[in-house]
Amino acid sequence: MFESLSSKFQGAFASLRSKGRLKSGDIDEIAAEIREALLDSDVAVTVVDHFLERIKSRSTEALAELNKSTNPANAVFEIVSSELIEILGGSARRIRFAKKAPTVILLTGLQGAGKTSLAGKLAKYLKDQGNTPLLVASDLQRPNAVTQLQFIGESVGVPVFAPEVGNGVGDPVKVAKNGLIFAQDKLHNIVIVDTAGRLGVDSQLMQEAKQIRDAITPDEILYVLDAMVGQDAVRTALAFQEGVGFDALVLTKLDGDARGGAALSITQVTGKPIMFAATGEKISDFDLFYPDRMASRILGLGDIQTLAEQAKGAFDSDTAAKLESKFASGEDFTLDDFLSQLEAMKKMGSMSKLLGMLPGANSGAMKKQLEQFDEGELVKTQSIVQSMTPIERSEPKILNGSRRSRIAKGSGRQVSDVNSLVERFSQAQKAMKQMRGGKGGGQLPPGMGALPNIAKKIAPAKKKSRSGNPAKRALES
Ligand SMILES: Nc1nc2c(ncn2[C@@H]2O[C@H](COP(=O)(O)OP(=O)(O)OP(=O)(O)O)[C@@H](O)[C@H]2O)c(=O)[nH]1
Ligand SMILES: [Mg+2]
Repeated sequence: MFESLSSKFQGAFASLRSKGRLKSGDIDEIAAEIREALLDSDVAVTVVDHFLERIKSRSTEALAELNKSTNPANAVFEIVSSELIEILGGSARRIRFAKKAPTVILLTGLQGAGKTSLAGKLAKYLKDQGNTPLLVASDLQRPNAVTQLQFIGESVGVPVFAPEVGNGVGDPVKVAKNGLIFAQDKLHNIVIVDTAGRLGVDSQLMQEAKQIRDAITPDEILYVLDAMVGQDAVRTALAFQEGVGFDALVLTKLDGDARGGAALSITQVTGKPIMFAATGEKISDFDLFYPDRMASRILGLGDIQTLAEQAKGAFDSDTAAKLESKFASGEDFTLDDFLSQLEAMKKMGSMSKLLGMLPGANSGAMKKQLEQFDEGELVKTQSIVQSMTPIERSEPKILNGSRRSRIAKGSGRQVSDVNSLVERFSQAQKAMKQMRGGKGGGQLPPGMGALPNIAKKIAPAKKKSRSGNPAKRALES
């Protein structure tokens, strides 16, 4: 999502940066480019107009001042960035806990928006924060809706309150009410109520949502919005806001390749903040929503903060400290170290998502590399390293033919795979040495600085090898 918008922003600023001192015509020109880019991305016209008015007036008024700075284009970029953050809601908003537990969260939204998946993701997130959530299955419309929530609840270790009769029968309002009583009884501090999906503006279902709302007086009503749907999604959200009301939004399916207009319009149009974002079908594909980080991604600066946070969570402090001191003292990076990085990386989620958070991830060359990235290669690489003895891992030089063939057998791979890994590993070691010479890893936490380069060097892309000869193939990569 936002890929095309992001590359248009980057293109527009690249040409502005080439101009040096700016005239008001230059501001008009970039404003026109940004306007077109936003409209192409399906952002609501009212939002686009407001955005550009702010940028034009702020930039033009301060033109003399901007031209005093060493890089006037960057000063305009800062203005655009701050206005983009505003459009996305300004500061981050989080769940407001009720003074008296339990805090009741009601999930609403269109059919298939991702409410039930989100219920599981949210329950897991809240549980990891030390809460004791309860899920309540108040969707009695769709066959299997109750079973789906029960399955998800089980997978995240959160209990589910469901009607005894099971799927498709009973009164959803009563289930919600009884769920709340059950939570009070069993001292759950949070209740998450999943409801039936509405198809467009269905008055009967809207009525049902109102009844559930009135029966349990939620502390937070979250409207779950499928970011793939575009302008239509914004219109139904508005109708729902009028009919039932909501306190905040959750954007789902941000992993899709839609243009992203709904995501950029929704906060301005409804006046409600985005609280969470879902970026895939897995429980771990869930993030808190930060307007500034999203703006940074859209502008092509990546999201180093999230990457660093995820890395911190994945690396235990001993491993991080060990890698850091090795790096600083100039000791060789071994295959054992590489294995610990691989394990940490796997905890952090999919590699293409991680690399997608780096600055410039949406730009042509890097995007191509990301598309070619083969996640399966990481598992393959891991199994090969795991089949090596400790000495082999710390001194890959001793890997002669018979050792390589034993490792291949042990990991269920070909000798050519082992050759290829050893070759790429030695290239990565060289890259580490170069980085030690000054081109460090930026703001990534200890042990992580070299990760993107090393990962790119060691895990090959999906592309077909140009050579049928395994030895040659190893040298090609
Ligand atoms: N790619 C992607 N798929 C998602 C995401 N969130 C949910 N899905 C998928 O979207 C489909 C619908 O998700 P549900 O959670 O069942 O949606 P719902 O709003 O509960 O649907 P109803 O109960 O029928 O109204 C499922 O196949 C989910 O796996 C996401 O962030 N990205
Ligand atoms: Mg559902």
